[in-house]
Amino acid sequence: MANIQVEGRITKGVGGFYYISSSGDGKIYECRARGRFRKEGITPLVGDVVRCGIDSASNTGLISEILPRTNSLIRPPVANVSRIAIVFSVVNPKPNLFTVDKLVTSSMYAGVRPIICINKTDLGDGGEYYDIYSRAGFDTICISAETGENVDRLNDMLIGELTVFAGNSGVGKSSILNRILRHADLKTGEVSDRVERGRHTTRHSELMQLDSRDGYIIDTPGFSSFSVADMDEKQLCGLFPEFQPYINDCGFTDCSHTVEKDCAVLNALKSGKISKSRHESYKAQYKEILDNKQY
Ligand SMILES: Nc1nc2c(ncn2[C@@H]2O[C@H](COP(=O)(O)OP(=O)(O)OP(=O)(O)O)[C@@H](O)[C@H]2O)c(=O)[nH]1
Ligand SMILES: [Mg+2]
Ligand SMILES: [Zn+2]
Repeated sequence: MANIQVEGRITKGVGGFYYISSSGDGKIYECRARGRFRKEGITPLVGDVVRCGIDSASNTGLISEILPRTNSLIRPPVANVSRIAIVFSVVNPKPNLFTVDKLVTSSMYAGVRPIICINKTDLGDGGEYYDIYSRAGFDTICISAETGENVDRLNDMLIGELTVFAGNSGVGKSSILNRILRHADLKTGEVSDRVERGRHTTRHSELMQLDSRDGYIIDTPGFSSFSVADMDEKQLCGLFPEFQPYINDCGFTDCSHTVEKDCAVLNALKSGKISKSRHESYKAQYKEILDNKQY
């Protein structure tokens, strides 16, 4: 019974078993976690890079070490996310830019650059949304999982990254991944069914490798975000890239950019350099942080 050391990425966790894709030979190994982790209150997460001791006869083993994480998503639990694809559709369901912008902000706070994916462009024009997000400085792409428009361009943006696909139920996340991954066969659902039954089509989380094997993507059930629990309202404006050219020109040094006279951000809003919906989201998030602080 030979014991080999393997380093790899956890792609799936089910009932105390973890599936590790080896960074060396690309094989999948089934491992349990050392008891020590449970004692220390550490749970291995999908996305973790781990070292394991593998019994080469059975290809099973034990995780002995979890390498330091860059970040982790709460729901679904995923570690070491390097990009987040924030998906919404032009229609069916209609976009809710407040929820989109909350997710954008939580990603920026976690230091993960979003890709704004405007889907279902076969059903309607995404130009208005494209302008809002591309002008705000985000990587933005109009796609259609139905016709395949720009799916190749999206694929190129995922190379070398671990990308989470997030966004409300029914916007087409699983459909997009089915387009990108030749071998994927993710379940997708009718938008109307789902609303009636009040459930998500996608329920579990598993990392999938790009066909070219140089990147990982993960589907999520509906909405997901990074924690912003410890965020201060003063930090918020720093997470809106399009505000940055203006924030030092405000009349007050501690300007909140919501109501002040002589606020350079509000002036940029008036002259159309900052989009209305983004600033509305900013104000709503600012208020929410203050409201939560009172308790
Ligand atoms: N016309 C059109 N329909 C699409 C497109 N993308 C997805 N759909 C449809 O939208 C519905 C929902 O798609 P899903 O891929 O299941 O959505 P999801 O975001 O994975 O939803 P959850 O798993 O519930 O979070 C399905 O009926 C898809 O066929 C598109 O680009 N154009
Ligand atoms: Mg899905
Ligand atoms: Zn200001």
